[in-house]
Amino acid sequence: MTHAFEAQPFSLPFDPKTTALVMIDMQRDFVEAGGFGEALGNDVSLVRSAIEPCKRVLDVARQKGLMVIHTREGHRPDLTDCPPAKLTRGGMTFIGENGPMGRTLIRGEAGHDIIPELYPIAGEPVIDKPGKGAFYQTDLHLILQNSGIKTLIVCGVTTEVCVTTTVREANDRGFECIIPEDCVGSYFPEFQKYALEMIKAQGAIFGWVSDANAIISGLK
Ligand code: TIU
Repeated sequence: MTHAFEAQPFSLPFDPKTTALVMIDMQRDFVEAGGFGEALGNDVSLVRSAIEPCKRVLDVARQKGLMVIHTREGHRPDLTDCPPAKLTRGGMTFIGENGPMGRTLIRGEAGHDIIPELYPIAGEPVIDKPGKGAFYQTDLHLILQNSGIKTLIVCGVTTEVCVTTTVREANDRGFECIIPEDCVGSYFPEFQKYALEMIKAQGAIFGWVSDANAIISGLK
C-alpha cells in the first residue's frame, strides 16, 4: 500500500480503491438559516466554514474515483419513523412543522436536501437516515461491504452529533475512519475540539484526525 494520510495520532495507510468519502448531513436544514439547526437555537454561521474544505476534498475524491456517499437526516412525511421522544425533545416540536424551507427535517422538502455546493452527482449513493448515526436503520454497511470499502474519510455536520456517532459505530464495524477537522462543523466550537480529541486519543481509539490539505495530498 503506497498511500498514507498524514494525521494524528499517526499517519494512516490506505488504498484509494477501498476508501470512501462519507459526507454527513450537509443539508440546508443544518447549514442554512431557517432550518432545523437554527430552530434548535443555534447559529448556523458556525458550521458554514466546513463547506469550502468539504468541496475541495469532494472534488479531489471525485477526480480520483473514490466512492462518495452522502447522508441526510430526516423522516417520512407521516413521521412514523420518528421516535416520539425526538419529536418533543426540549419540550418543543420542530420536526415536521412548516418553516421557510418546507417541513423541517422531512424527506422531499427543500430544507432536507443537500446544499447546492456539495450536491451529489450521478452514481453517488444517498443514505436517508432517521437517526444521528448513519448505520442505524440504513443500508450503509451493506453498501460499504459490497464495495470492499475499509477506510472512511468522514466529513459533515455536526461534529459531536452525527459525525462522531457514525465514526464510533463505523470503528466497531471494522472500518478505519479519518476526520479532516476543517471539513466538520459544530454549533459549539468547544464540543468540536473535545469530540475530535476523543476520537484520536489513546492511540486512535476511534479513528484519526487530519485536515483537508492532508487528505488532498494523500490522495494525489
Ligand atoms: N443538533 C445537532 O447538532 N445535530 C443534529 O441534530 N444532526 C446532525 O448532526 N446531523
